[in-house]
Amino acid sequence: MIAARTGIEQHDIALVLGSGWGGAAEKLGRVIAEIPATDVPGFPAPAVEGHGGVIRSIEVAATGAHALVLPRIHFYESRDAAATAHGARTAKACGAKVFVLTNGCGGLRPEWGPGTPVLISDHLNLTGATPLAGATFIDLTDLYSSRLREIARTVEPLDEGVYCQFTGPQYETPAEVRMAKTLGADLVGMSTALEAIAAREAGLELLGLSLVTNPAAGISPTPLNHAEVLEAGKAAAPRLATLLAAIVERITSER
Ligand code: 8IG
Repeated sequence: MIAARTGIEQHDIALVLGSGWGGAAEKLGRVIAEIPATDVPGFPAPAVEGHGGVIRSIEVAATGAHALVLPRIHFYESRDAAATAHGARTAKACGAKVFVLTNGCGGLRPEWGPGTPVLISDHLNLTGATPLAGATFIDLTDLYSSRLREIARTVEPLDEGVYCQFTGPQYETPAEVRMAKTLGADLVGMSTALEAIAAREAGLELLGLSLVTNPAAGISPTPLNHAEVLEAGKAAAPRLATLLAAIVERITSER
């Protein structure tokens, strides 16, 4: 389906662009094709403003590699963990070897102000769910590839952090954020961990990038506000686009 509509038999890399990262697609290279996600089986209509429901095939400017940009299916949309695996499985079906998950999230470290990009080093899945079913006893060691993180750090010396996925859609209470901190989290959000599990099951090498759009609840004295979260994402967008394009260029130059 995607091969037929894009004319690209095998994509090299697939990306999911979360809050704040949406503008990065244009920076990656020439758009080969755009497909409304709802034309492809398994992708529902987007639930949140700013999360575009379109699949893009892009020729990476510097390397000629083919990148597939996929929409995200959030767990909070339908509380269906299996549905969140669709991006990873689509990436695999389209030939991708590398999968890049990006998100906007809350930060637990006060030194990470709004607009700070952070490499995900590991995750805590606090959703109580999994995209897998049956006796799928997969290992999750080095889930967020240290090889890809190293490549990313040659572009920019990014900090790393442990990402904690909550179910959402409500943001955390300050007590939940303190709990996450005690458990070892540096970042809190509503995506990525379930998708990462699906990516490992599919055999994809994974890179995770978070944009801290806000201090997590209780870290700063002011309450969270979705409009401000979107605003922080917008403000950081140009820098993130340049960063992500450079990282994808570096990764796909080593094919
Ligand atoms: I953007 O502070 C964004 N997404 N759970 N908490 C959670 N998700 C988020 C947050 C946050 N900010």
